[in-house]
Amino acid sequence: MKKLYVTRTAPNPRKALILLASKGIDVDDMDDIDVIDIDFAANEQNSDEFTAMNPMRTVPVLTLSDGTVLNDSQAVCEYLDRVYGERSVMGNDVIQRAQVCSMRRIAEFEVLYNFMLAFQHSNPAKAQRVEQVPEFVAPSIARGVKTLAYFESILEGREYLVGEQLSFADIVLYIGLDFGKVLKVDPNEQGKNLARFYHMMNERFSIKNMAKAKPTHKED
Ligand SMILES: N[C@@H](CCC(=O)N[C@@H](CS)C(=O)NCC(=O)O)C(=O)O
Repeated sequence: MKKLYVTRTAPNPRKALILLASKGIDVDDMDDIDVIDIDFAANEQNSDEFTAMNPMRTVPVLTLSDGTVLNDSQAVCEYLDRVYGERSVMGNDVIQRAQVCSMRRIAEFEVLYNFMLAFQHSNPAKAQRVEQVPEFVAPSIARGVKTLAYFESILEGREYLVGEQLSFADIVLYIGLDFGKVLKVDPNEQGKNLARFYHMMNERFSIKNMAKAKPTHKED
């Protein structure tokens, strides 16, 4: 049995959960994957058992039946994308794959990563993980916000960042926008295209709506 370790509210594990949901797959209803929830509040990511499996002490992690450990969200998502569902969210052809890769990396490194940096350097709960430098916070937020202006222009007249269908780049941008709220960056105030995009993605993939979409009991 494969095991997927996640914290359902954290940005990087959400990439995997949303990727599967975008393919219509309920992660809690997969025949060959057990989901294991890692509780940050209980510090489970730092337990000896978890650290032995992933010395980076981060989620998501996917372990395969042969003992392979994938301990990075991109690797986990590449694997899940190839193995499950019909359509790849990484792009339909060579050019689209390259475009999705490009947009995904900009969304990841310029938006999500900067917001995560700001969070890690300001949230008291992260003080044991990083040596906090308060001066990093404002410039990191500003850098993320500046890149949102780029995405606002890309989304002019289009529903998705690449092509006519949802891709992994959209998932990462959405997670970046959603995480920005923790830092008081309102996703509805970064331009009309981003507000529309955020609303569309949030209807499907907000933490609340994904939990709500699950049936409360399984049919026999
Ligand atoms: N490069 C890694 C980063 C993963 C990462 O930073 N995950 C965060 C959650 S979004 C985490 O596990 N943090 C542990 C902690 O804050 O103690 C990836 O993309 O998987």
